[in-house]
Amino acid sequence: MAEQNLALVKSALSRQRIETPSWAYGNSGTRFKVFAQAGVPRTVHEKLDDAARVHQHTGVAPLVALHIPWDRTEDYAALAEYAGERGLRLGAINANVFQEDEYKLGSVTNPDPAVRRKALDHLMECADIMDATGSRDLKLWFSDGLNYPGQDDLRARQERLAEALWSVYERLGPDQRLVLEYKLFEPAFYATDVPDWGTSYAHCLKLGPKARVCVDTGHHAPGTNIEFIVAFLLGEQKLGAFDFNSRFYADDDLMVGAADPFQLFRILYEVRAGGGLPGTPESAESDPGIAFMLDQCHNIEPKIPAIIRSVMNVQEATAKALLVDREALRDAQQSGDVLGANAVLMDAYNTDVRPLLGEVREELGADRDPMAAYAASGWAEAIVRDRVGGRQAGWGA
Ligand code: AOS
Ligand code: ZN
Ligand code: ZN
Repeated sequence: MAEQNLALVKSALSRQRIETPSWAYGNSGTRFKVFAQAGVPRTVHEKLDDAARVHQHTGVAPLVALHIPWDRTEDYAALAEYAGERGLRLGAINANVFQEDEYKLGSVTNPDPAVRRKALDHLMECADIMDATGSRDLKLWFSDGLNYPGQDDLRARQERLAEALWSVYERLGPDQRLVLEYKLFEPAFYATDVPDWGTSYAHCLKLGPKARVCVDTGHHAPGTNIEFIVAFLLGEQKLGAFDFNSRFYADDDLMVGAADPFQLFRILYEVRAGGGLPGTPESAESDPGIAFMLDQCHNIEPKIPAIIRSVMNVQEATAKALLVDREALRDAQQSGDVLGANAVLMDAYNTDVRPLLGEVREELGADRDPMAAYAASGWAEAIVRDRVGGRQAGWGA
């Protein structure tokens, strides 16, 4: 590859920022069993300590998403300062309107106005927290939906949703955004109120430029062409964030890039082609405003190395996407050379980008091999020794 292109690829890779979720550092499990791990964080501060290790070794993960109330703390400005002292910044604030008894029949779409009020109050509280933490994004995922036909009125629920979203939207500051996540099913099994990107897009379009769609890669029907959704949303300036993870079946929340690295490459190629990667010729803006977040749970594998591995997987797919020879691809496409065009993509995908990423990391002052560096750091042993009584993510801390 020409010297100049290589420099460009490296600069884009060093500018990418991957956001890790606070809840991935804590214990988690399925509804059958939570296998507690020794040394997991007991407080949000300890989650940040762990996140700082991920950033130290990879050089590209300075942002940490919080979840309210799981990360509730007395003083959010002080928490942001604590993060800053460790080279981190607080990222998206994830609202939680799914874990209380009142939400059995929904939160912002609940037929009972008192429940809707309670849910909205929580969303407003999250906006207040964003003011204190300096977070840009409020991430909204609603578990709202129906288990049985006839259980509630589908259209009325959309109207209630729109009303709540509008109140939140109006509350946001000029540099704040809301990102609306969709999910096909679960916990509702008949109808979910935000089941797909079209529903999220329609609401965001009505709200305005500060509302964008969040694509969780595990939230689609099997076989869905996620890169098409990404390409479309980017083209409409409505792609706001990713929740990256892998799935074999449903919302498995496994490590991103573990189940289908080729799909991850295809998604990141569309991000690049649509101008979503800062520092590339395709990207007109210095910050195209796409948050590359992870949304994963590490139920049986050690958490910090799993998060490091996930960050590396996103980087590898991004590097391959950046290696696609756009000119050769355009020529092949223009001349109707089906196999040639496909070969351009596959050449990039089949490149071993690990040495290149090693160089990028070294230039960033991080480690050529983050997994080995973490294993040698002694942190895993220290937290097992020092932290006693870590709890399940989502219940306290
Ligand atoms: C739920 O399935 C969604 O993926 C959420 O994004 C997330 O896992 C949870 O709400 C944490 O914020
Ligand atoms: Zn998610
Ligand atoms: Zn999910």
